[in-house]
Amino acid sequence: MQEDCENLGGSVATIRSKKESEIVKKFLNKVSFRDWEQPGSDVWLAGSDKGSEGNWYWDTNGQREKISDGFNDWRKGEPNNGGRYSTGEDCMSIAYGDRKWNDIDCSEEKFVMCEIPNTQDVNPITG
Ligand SMILES: [Ca+2]
Ligand SMILES: [Ca+2]
Repeated sequence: MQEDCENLGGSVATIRSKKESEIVKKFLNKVSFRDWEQPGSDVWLAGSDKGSEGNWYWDTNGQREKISDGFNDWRKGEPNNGGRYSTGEDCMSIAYGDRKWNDIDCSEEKFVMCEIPNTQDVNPITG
């Protein structure tokens, strides 16, 4: 999933503040997934605790940032490292339903939310 976002010049989306959280929630309200939306459907975010159980971090193209240091919006009782096959849950998704975070099995097939830098804010380099 990371590659998909990198190919677009961005990274998997992070939610680092209340403000970013509002933007993501508005976006999820706007997009229509009526053809396949099911209760409990969700999309990937960049959160992970791979390699360090219970210590969640944002992984943006290899850069790690501890989530416990900042904003978080976990669903009540999550992250629980549940998993159906006792393989644990090390990747983060956000649900369409309650717009809350949950940890799930990284091998699940889902859409991924990408974050693309606003190129209008980048000054062109001139020779
Ligand atoms: Ca975990
Ligand atoms: Ca979970």
